Amino acid sequence: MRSSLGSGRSALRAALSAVFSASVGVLFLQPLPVRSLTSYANDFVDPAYALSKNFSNTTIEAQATIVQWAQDLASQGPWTVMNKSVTPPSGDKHDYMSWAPYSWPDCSKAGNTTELTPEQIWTTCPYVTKDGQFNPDGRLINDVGAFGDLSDAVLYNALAWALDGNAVYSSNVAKFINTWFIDPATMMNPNLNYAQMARGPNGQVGQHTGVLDLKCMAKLVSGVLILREGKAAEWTSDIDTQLTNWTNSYIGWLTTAKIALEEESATNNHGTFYYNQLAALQILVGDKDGAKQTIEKYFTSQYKNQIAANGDQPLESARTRPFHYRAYNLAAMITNAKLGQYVGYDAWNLTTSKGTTIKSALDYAITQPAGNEAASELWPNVVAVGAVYGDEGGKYAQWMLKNAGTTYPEDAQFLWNQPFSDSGLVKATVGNNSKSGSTSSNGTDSSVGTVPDNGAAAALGSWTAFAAAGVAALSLFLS
Ligand SMILES: *[C@@H]1O[C@H](CO)[C@@H](O)[C@H](O)[C@H]1NC(C)=O
Ligand SMILES: *[C@@H]1O[C@H](CO)[C@@H](O)[C@H](O)[C@H]1NC(C)=O
Ligand SMILES: *[C@@H]1O[C@H](CO)[C@@H](O)[C@H](O)[C@H]1NC(C)=O
Ligand SMILES: *[C@@H]1O[C@H](CO)[C@@H](O)[C@H](O)[C@H]1NC(C)=O
Ligand SMILES: *[C@@H]1O[C@H](CO)[C@@H](O)[C@H](O)[C@H]1NC(C)=O
Ligand SMILES: *[C@@H]1O[C@H](CO)[C@@H](O)[C@H](O)[C@H]1NC(C)=O
Ligand SMILES: *[C@@H]1O[C@H](CO)[C@@H](O)[C@H](O)[C@H]1NC(C)=O
Ligand SMILES: CC(=O)N[C@H]1CO[C@H](CO)[C@@H](O)[C@@H]1O
Repeated sequence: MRSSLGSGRSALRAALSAVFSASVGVLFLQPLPVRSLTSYANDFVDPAYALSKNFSNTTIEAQATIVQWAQDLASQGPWTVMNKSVTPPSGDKHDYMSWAPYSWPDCSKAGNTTELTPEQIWTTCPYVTKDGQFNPDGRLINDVGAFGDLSDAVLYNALAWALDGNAVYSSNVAKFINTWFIDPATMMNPNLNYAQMARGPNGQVGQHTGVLDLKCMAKLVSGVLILREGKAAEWTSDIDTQLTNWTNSYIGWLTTAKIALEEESATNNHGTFYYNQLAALQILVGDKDGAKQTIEKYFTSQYKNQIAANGDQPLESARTRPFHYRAYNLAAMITNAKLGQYVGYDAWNLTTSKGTTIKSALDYAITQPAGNEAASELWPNVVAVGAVYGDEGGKYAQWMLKNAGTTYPEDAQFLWNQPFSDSGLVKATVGNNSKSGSTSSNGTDSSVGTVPDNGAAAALGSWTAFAAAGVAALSLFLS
C-alpha cells in the first residue's frame, strides 16, 4: 500500500473513478470516509513527537484523517501571491495583499453620477468598518486563503511523511515552500505592507491587523521542522538555506515595520497571534533564545490582562462573535504555550493578574453556549488542555462526547494532543467498512501504532470530501 500513491495522481484518480462508476468495487461503495478539512485557528506540533511515532493506538483514526487531509490539500497546490488578479499599490504582485475583512464602501456621498466600476469604488468611496460582517469582495484577492491552505498543506504533508515515510508527501512540502517563498518567479516579498489594506480615498495602505494574516506560520514551521529533523531527502540543504534566508528578512520586517509593531502591542487576540508567528519563525532560523524571549514577553505582558477572575476573556467577549473570539484567542494562547514548551519556557501554569491560567479560560469557554457560531472551534482547545493539564474525572472527554460527538477521535489534532481519552470509541479492528476508512489493520492491535497508508479507499474518499474542503476555513481568517 505504501507506494500506491507514489506517482500518477491523475491516473489513479481516473482509475478509481472508473472503478466507482462501473460499480465493480463493492468495497468502495460502502460509506466512504468523508472528512472535510477543518483548518484550526493555529497550532504547533512538536517535531520530536511526530517523528517518535510513539503514538497511542487510539490515534489511528486521527492518523488516517491526517493522510487524507494531506492528499486533499496537496491536490490544490502549489500556492503563490502571483495568483491574485489585483495588483497592489506598489505595482508589484510579489507583495502580499489583502483587504480589511469587515470594511464596507459608502458611496452615498462619493459624488458619483454614473455606475462606478469596482476599481472606482475601491479608491473613491469612503469605507466604514462593520465588526464581524465579512465583505465578500475581500476574496477577490485571496492571498490570505492561499497562505492558510499552504500552511495546512505543509503541516499535514509533513505529518503524513512522518507517519509512513512516503516521499510524495515530503516532495509536496518542498514544492509548496519553493513556490511561495523561493522561486524568483512566484515568491512573496518578505513584508506585509499591503495586508488588510484599507480602501477608499485615504486608504491604499496595509494595517496592523493584517499581520494576523500570516499567523499560521506556526503550523508551517511545525511541518518544516519535521522534515528537517527527520532528515527527509526531499528537504534539501539548499531549500532549507533559502527559506531561512527569506525568514531572516521577514523577521526583520516583523520586528521593525510600524504596522508590525502596532500589532505586537495589540491587547487582544491580534497581539497573542503576533507572538505565535514571531516565535515560530525564530525557531525556524535557529534562534531558540530569541523565541524564548518572545514567548516570555507575551506571558508577562498581554497575557496578564486577557483572562478575568471567572475565566472569561473580556477583550474577546466584547466582540460581535464572542464564542468564536474566545476560542480563537485560546488557540493562540495554547500555541504560545506549546512554542514555549518547545524552547524550554513552561507557561502552562503561569497566572494572569487575576490569578487565572489558560485552563481557567478553557473552563469558562466550555460553559458558554455557541449560539449560531461554530461550536467546533473550541474542540481542539478542549483536547489540548485535557492533554496538558490532565482530565480529572473525565470531564473534558465527556464534554467532547456530548458536544463533538462520537467522531471526535478522528479529528487530526487528536494525534498530537495526547494523552486524551478516546472514550472507547476507537475500535481495534479497523476493517474494510470502517468509518475511519483505513483498510489495513497491521499495527492497530499493539499499544503503539502508526496508520498504514490507507491508499485507494482513502484516496477515493478524499475526492468526495474535496469539494467541501476549504469552506470550513473561512471564519478562521477573520478578526
Ligand atoms: C512513549 O509514550 C509513552 C506514553 O506517552 C511514554 O510513557 C513513553 O515514555 C514514550 N516512549 C518513548 C521512547 O518516548
Ligand atoms: C488562483 O486564483 C483562482 C481565481 O481567483 C482561484 O480559483 C484558484 O483557486 C487560485 N489557485 C490557488 C492555488 O490558490
Ligand atoms: C453611484 O450613483 C449611481 C447613480 O446615482 C447609483 O445608481 C449607484 O448606486 C451609486 N453607487 C455606486 C457604487 O455605483
Ligand atoms: C535572501 O533573501 C533576500 C530577500 O528575500 C533576497 O533578496 C536574496 O536574494 C536572498 N539571498 C539568497 C542567497 O538567497
Ligand atoms: C502545574 O502545576 C501543578 C502543581 O504544581 C503541577 O502538578 C502540574 O504538573 C503543572 N502543570 C503543568 C502543565 O506544568
Ligand atoms: C490498544 O491496545 C490495547 C492494549 O494492547 C488494546 O486493549 C486495545 O484494544 C487497542 N485499541 C485499539 C484501538 O487498537
Ligand atoms: C506489519 O508491518 C510490519 C512492518 O511493516 C511487518 O514487519 C509485519 O510483517 C506486518 N505484519 C502483518 C501481519 O502484515
Ligand atoms: C473487519 C470488517 O469489517 N471486515 C468485513 C470486511 O468485509 C467483509 C465483506 O463485506 C465482511 O464480511 C467483514 O466482516
